[in-house]
Amino acid sequence: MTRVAVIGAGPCGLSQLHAFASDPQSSAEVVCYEKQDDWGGLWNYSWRTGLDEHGEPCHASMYRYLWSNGPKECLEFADYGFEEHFGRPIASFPPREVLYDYIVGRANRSGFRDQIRFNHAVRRVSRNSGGGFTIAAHDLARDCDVSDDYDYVVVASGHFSTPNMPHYPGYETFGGTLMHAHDFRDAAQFAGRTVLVIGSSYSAEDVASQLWKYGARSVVCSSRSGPMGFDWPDGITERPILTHIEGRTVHFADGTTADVDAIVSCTGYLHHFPFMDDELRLVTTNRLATSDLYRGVVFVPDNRVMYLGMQDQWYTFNMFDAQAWYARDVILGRIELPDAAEQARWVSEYQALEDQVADDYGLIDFQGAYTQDLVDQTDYPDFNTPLVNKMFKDWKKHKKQSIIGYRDNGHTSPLTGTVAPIHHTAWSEALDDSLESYLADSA
Ligand code: FAD
Ligand code: NA7
Repeated sequence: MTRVAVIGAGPCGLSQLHAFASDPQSSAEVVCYEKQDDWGGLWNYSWRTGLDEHGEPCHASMYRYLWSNGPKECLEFADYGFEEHFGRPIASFPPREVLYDYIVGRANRSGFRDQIRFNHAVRRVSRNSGGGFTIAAHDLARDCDVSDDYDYVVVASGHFSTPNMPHYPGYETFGGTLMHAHDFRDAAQFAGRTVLVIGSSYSAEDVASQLWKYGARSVVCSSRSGPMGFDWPDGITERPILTHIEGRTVHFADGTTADVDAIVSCTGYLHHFPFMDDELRLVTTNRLATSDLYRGVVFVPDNRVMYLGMQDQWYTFNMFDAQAWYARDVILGRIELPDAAEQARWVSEYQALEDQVADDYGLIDFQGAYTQDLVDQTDYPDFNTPLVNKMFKDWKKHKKQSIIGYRDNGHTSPLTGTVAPIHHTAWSEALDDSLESYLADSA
């Protein structure tokens, strides 16, 4: 029997387990290793930072009050809709707890929980003399090493957990709070304070908005590639990149300064796979066309290793599903792979294509076409990627119109065609992010 190891029980790992569970023809034995004590990956909130209760690096990067930063309709599983899960239409930008409930709802129905070894941190994946792989893991609950052999390995350990933390001169003596977004948990702790946010991508825009919403005195955003350019509310301003810090005074490249109480470095994450042997480790930057993955999934130097969700992400859950279905069908021998030279040619041509894309609208279409291509090669249900692309573009326009108000719009389910109701409370005023509050009919 073919033995498959899946590393990580976040959305990607759960997609992989679900793909096998959905296939009555599959006789593969699938075992998942998850270092946390529950599933859901980043959506499984933890208050911890630094090291977890076992001394492992804490995986969690999500924070309290986090609401989906894209329309839920753009990530809807094609075989398990939001209406099916919640029993009625719900608004388009759910808080983390609501999305967690949705992810877990499908996983529970699929019934593969007993295939997951929780509290197991994978320490090493290596080729063995039998022609397969040996996975060495640490059973954190029992505090002992375990090891097993597999024919295939699917790496689904995420890539938004290990901070990229650049140094700026003066950090050593900065007297305020200094953290990476990975350790940001509660915007309310910064109420009344002036905060410097470094970066200009998703984390920067959302952390700045959170800080404003929960009462920071002011937020100064600093970026090296130009301003985010949103129509920010009073209290949020943008500056060029900082050059250095003296005491609590931040100096920027245009010669201006600002005195701040705290710095949140929203400077992205590293693809980090210390548990993979050198010849099996993916090395890539955070982009749509990753290095070394044929069809964005199959590791070119060794086709028995797959990586899921390693792209920068417009598309998420439904793309992860399409990748998992593709990986499953490669493992089951239904999809024939071309030779290594052709795989490498595909990767470089695909990267060249991404490099030619002019703007974010083109990148949305690029990832939509990629996802559609995987769907077309498998029996994952078709889910109308042109509509999803259009909704991502509408969402971008809404953000341009109002970075604080874009979540107060309703989008269309690609499954049911239902236009989502508008939430009972505008995002900027909704301080309670609980599932109960979100699903209630009124505030
Ligand atoms: P993860 O969710 O990171 O899960 C990986 C799992 O692997 C974890 O459970 C981890 O414990 C486990 N693991 C890691 N290493 C090991 C090991 N050595 N051994 C065993 N287990 C291991 N996406 C959206 O669609 N909408 C959003 O609004 C959104 N907001 C986000 C906000 C933040 C702050 C961040 C950081 C990301 C956000 N994302 C969002 C993107 C997010 O990456 C995906 O939604 C999704 O969580 C990716 O799933 P994953 O399974 O690839 O990785
Ligand atoms: P991203 O999207 O990878 O963005 C990283 C940001 O960090 C980006 O603006 C970078 O600027 C900036 N960066 C990186 N290095 C530096 C240095 N040295 N100095 C200044 N700025 C730097 O990560 P995010 O955390 O925003 O988003 C990741 C996920 O979390 C995403 O899926 C969201 O949904 C939530 P650049 O543009 O390269 O100049």
